[in-house]
Amino acid sequence: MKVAIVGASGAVGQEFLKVLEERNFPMDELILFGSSRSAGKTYTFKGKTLTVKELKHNDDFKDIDIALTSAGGGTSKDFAETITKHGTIMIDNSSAFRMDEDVPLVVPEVNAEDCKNAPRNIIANPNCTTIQMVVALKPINDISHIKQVHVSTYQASSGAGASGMAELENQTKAIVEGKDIDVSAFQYQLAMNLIPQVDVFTDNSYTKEEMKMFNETRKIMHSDIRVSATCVRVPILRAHSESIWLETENAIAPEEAKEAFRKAEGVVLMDNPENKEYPMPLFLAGKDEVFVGRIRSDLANPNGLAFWCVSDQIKKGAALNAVQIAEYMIKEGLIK
Ligand code: 2RA
Repeated sequence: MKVAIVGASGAVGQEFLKVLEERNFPMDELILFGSSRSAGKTYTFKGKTLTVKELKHNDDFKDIDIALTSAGGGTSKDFAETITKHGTIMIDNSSAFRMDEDVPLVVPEVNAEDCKNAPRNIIANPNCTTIQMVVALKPINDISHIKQVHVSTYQASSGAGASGMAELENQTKAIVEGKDIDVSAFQYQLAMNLIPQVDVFTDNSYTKEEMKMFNETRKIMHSDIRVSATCVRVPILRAHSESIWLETENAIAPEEAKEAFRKAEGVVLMDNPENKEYPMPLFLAGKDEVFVGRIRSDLANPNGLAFWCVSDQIKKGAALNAVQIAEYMIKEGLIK
């Protein structure tokens, strides 16, 4: 088994290296690809030094079984044919193919079986905010169909990559030292602030990030579920949080929801308000699971349920989800 990481120097690329090593992913060789700027950089994997190769339109992918790609939508579109033409399975972290009908959009805890129908050899990894939400929605939807969701997100600076994290750190330091503040990764200063805009606005006044939550959730869950989102950037380094309200066909008691979360794959129930126990991003960065807490009945709607959800968006929201897709495909014999 030969595996490639495309976009190896980025925040998600670096997380791929960690996750593959952590999970002792079954492979014989790992090959790193990147832009001309990244080519020649070296990284350590299982004690060995690997050098990043420049991604080019050639036959470099001929013997590669799986390519984990995270180099932006433009690069994914440009290189999809080069990567997949010899049968390599491309598990793509960009938004380039997510809504294409012939490309499965997969969160293994929810719709792993969709991997079985990938005629273009491409599987898309959903957006981070959608991934953590659908992992949490699945056990509730299994009890009673979820009709609608209202969600507000609290998205960490790392959602904008390594430069987003660096900008928050630099701004925080500059504030403490009374120096001038540089703004480039986000629309405004993020330190000591909240920015109610993630990605650009679309014609309906929702941002692209918010529309991803609407469209991707429906595709992954094979559902007519309606998701209305407000996505907010917050001065947190890593791990996204979401305040989720949902309405089900039949009323679900909080205890029943907690029991479902307790048993659900990939979910950790952390809900003990009397001991001040609930998920918080500061303490959950680097973890694999989706953490849920503050589970309660809606006071305004008998079929409503509210809860709080935190997950590391570089890990489960990107690299880990893609690696879990690869693991599933190997287990099912979908990658030769
Ligand atoms: C963000 N959702 O947090 C993006 C990353 N995929 O900006």
